[in-house]
Amino acid sequence: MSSSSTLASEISQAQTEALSAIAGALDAAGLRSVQAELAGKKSALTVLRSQLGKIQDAEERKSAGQAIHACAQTIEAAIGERMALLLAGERAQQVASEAMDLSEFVTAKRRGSTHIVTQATQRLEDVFIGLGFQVAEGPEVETDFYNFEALNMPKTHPARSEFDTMFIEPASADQEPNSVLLRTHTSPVQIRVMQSWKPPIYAVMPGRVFRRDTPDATHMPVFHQIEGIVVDKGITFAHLAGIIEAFTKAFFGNEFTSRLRPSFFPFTEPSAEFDIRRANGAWIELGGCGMMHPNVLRAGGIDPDEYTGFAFGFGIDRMAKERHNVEDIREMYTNDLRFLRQFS
Ligand code: FA5
Repeated sequence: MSSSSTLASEISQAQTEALSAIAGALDAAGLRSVQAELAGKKSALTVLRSQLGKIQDAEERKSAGQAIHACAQTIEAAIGERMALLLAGERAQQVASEAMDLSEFVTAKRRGSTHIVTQATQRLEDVFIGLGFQVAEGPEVETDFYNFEALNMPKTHPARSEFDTMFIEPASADQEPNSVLLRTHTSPVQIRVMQSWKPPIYAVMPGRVFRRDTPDATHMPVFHQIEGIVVDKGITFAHLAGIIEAFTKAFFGNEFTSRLRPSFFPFTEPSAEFDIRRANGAWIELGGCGMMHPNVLRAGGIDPDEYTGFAFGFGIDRMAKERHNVEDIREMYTNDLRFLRQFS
């Protein structure tokens, strides 16, 4: 081994070289390879350390060992400092590159918009408000009484089976099974409105309804209806036909006409099915309607000898489908933005 002064200068040179390699590392990965090299078998410091044993004088060996140790500590500290600096810079760069530029959405005018069915509901409300109606709402979870019984469908009535009903599990053992359900139509709101308002009543009631229907081009298990009732003195079927024709023109446009086909609903007598005719001549069924059955008026607390009324219930999803020429009702619920943006 060289003399102690040569050793001191070799240690100092090893340190200078190490510090300059550390300062020259441009990123954390680069610094890690410098660190591995400095700890490796061929590094100047390792070579110097391996030669310590050759120093005869104990004192000299000890002080050389201390000098190498001090040098190693300086290098280690420098690596720590540089690593912290490089990692902080890399993190800042990553944050900057991953940050969402929200201004992009403002300048591109890509704002959210209401769903096509919500738009149809709002338009329907507007049309009916224009015809002098008020808007009301009812609960989606209903009792058997409002969904069936009060609508002239007692427990054994065969028409109940037409509504593929989803029932809510009884909350307690003393609650009758199948007495609470997801409403199968918006007609229960007729009863609720009659019970809380006094005639004359001109009301529409939009909302979500539920049936165990298999989805296809014109059916969904969860869909929307708008119910309408008029209860006043001297109301006849001619008023119902007039309102439906006025509504068809206002909602779909003047090129559409409507027709009423005889039908059956337990809660209306006579009953009709409401169809509209498109410009191409095709007829599409949109809902049911009729003169309110005296039992229904009574369930709503109204005297059928004094008042008469009509009711209707239209499928909103089908109306949106027809108005916008949508092929398949399911398309409205796949949440495909390319489809939905056409109506924003
Ligand atoms: C009823 O629900 C009656 N409550 C309507 C009514 C109200 C009649 C007041 C008389 C007086 P219906 O089951 O036919 O009737 O449904 C009415 C409309 O809802 C249908 O014409 C259709 O447009 C729509 N509809 C029915 N089932 C579905 C479904 N699964 N998916 C989408 N729309 C549906």
